[in-house]
Amino acid sequence: MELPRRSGVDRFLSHSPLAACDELAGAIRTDNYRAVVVYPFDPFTEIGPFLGYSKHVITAGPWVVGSLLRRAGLTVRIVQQVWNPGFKPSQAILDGKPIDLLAISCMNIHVGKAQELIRDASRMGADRPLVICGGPKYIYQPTDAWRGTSDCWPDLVVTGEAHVLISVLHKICGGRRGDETLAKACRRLRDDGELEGIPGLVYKTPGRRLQLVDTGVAQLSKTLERPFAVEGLALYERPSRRHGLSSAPMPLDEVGRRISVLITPGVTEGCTETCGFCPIPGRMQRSYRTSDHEFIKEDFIRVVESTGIRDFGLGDDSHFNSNYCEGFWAGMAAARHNGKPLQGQIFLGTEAVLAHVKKRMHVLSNAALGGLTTLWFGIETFNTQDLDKGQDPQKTADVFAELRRNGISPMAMTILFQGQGWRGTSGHPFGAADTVELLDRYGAAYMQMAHITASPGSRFYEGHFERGEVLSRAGSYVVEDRCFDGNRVTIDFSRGANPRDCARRQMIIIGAYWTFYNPGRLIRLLLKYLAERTPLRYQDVRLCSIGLGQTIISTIRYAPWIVALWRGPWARYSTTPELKVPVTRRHSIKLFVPLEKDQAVQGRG
Ligand code: B12
Ligand code: SF4
Repeated sequence: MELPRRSGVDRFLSHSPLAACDELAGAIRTDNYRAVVVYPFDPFTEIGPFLGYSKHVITAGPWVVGSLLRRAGLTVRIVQQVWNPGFKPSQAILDGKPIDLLAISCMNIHVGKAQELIRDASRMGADRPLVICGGPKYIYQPTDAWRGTSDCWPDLVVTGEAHVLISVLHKICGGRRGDETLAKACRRLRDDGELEGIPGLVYKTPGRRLQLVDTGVAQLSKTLERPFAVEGLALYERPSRRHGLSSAPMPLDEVGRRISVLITPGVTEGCTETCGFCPIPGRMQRSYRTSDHEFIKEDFIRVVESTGIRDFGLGDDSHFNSNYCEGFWAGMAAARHNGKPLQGQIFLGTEAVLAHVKKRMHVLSNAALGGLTTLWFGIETFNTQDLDKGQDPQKTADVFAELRRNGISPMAMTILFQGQGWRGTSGHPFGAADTVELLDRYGAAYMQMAHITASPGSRFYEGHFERGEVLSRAGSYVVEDRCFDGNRVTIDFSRGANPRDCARRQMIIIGAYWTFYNPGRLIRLLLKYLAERTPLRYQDVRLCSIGLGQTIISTIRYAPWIVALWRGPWARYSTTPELKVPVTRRHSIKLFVPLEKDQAVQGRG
């Protein structure tokens, strides 16, 4: 089910998160506090289209949280577990002292590692730092933070944006007694009910019984206000196998040498479509927010100048959704760095809905001049009975051609839906192979194929479990969070009648990758590049080589999984897997609670 949401202007904060940080830094001696922000990483998830990617990107959530804490005056270090697999919070020393705050930013696929980090922090006993979890896992499934033994439970979960953490710190620092630590002050205030007025929190009530309090839906920052990215990039721990931290974070130029792409929050956030398998519109409270484009321009230029990073992945959901993008790209096209347009100096990639771009093709020339080089589309399927958001073959061909004319690489993300096979049938005219071949013909530079999955926070989520479609076990694999990435087939549409079909569907997905990323296509693209040496053609060759490498490794890694799907034994969930515990809702606000669950129709855009 979609998340409950606020409505109208009540969705938005009336205060500025950055001003709140400055106020906190000015009012209280927060520099006495040391915080580590960790982005956990589970190597089991290294399969499919993002294999090998995590080491080369800096993800947005941790640096947004870290830079806000830094603005609020704390001493902060950010740890990407993919770089620092040995990191142990219990061994973390900053400015000569153990840390006061462990903030964890996590996706559902990495949550097992988040629990291990908390368990390690708990080894510090009474000196355990304050532990706060946030990010996509906890926004949608906060109760799961209380799975397992109490040594891996956090003190608080934040279900809203990073500014909620600043409100919490205001409360704790303001209410702290004597030389109480942050953790002790927070636990006392929490148990006294003093945090109930801060929406966007979930925590345990005092006592032995496992019962939680949910303080309600947090407001959103209307202007997507945040610190400059360089403020966050200055806080990263150097990659190593050590358990502890180095005496200083990595210098910015070293950060720049180590990563290929910086992920930043979207220039816009939210989507006006309502695909039933997608949790994004609900999470964004059906809003569509935009940033100040002058800020964005300056933000990117600062990153280029201080780190040398030129590639940016923007966390937009559907960027060409509104007229805002016309003004944004006009501004970016007019911007100059070293006296020249941004094109060729920065390389921006973001996401858009095909039908929205079709309506605004005239924007593409400005976008290219302003640095846009890559546009990702949820094409999902050409079978419009499964999903129709205006992504038919003709529109795809038109938009991809126009993108290529402007030097922008079209990136296609697809989904294998129920009933869809390798080749088209009367019910599903476009099979996986047909889809991929069309995408190649229309000029896609990249192709990804996921399997429809039970995505927490989406309308279709409960239905998959309640119909008994979701595998809970296949062979020796326990099918849990880390398997729900869409890369592994975890939905058995036969509901137990023919679970081996999952193995067949997994092989269709692998076959789709081989159809797109294969030596023949690579040679073809290489020859085209040699005939016409443009950055776009170079990008085609680069993406095909990376894709081929990923496909080879993934095929090997999928093998035992496919065997397990084929041989079984299989078990299926009978209900959703979230931890079911009593939750007292302290909502002083009137919420809109979506009633619709899975509908027979597979979503409409
Ligand atoms: C950009 C993006 C990517 C990029 C970069 C990935 C990355 N790890 O950053 C790429 C293309 C590589 C990617 C890949 C994948 N992605 Co992705 N991606 C996104 C996207 C569009 C934006 C994420 C982003 O950067 N947003 C901006 C940042 C600032 O937002 P944020 O991280 O949520 O953080 C905010 C709050 O959550 C909060 N917060 C975050 N952490 C913390 C911590 C604390 C302590 C506090 C207080 C607050 C807090 O504050 C932040 C600022 O307000 C989101 C969709 C969305 N709109 O959120 C999906 C999303 C994160 N991806 C998702 C998925 C499933 C994947 C893949 C598994 C897909 C696949 N088939 O493989 C892979 C995983 C790759 C990997 N190994 O990490 C899911 C995650 C679902 C979940 N419940 O965890 C999302 C939510 C999309 C969806 N289906 O809803 N993705
Ligand atoms: S177009 Fe559909 S899948 Fe893409 S962000 Fe919007 S609702 Fe989600």
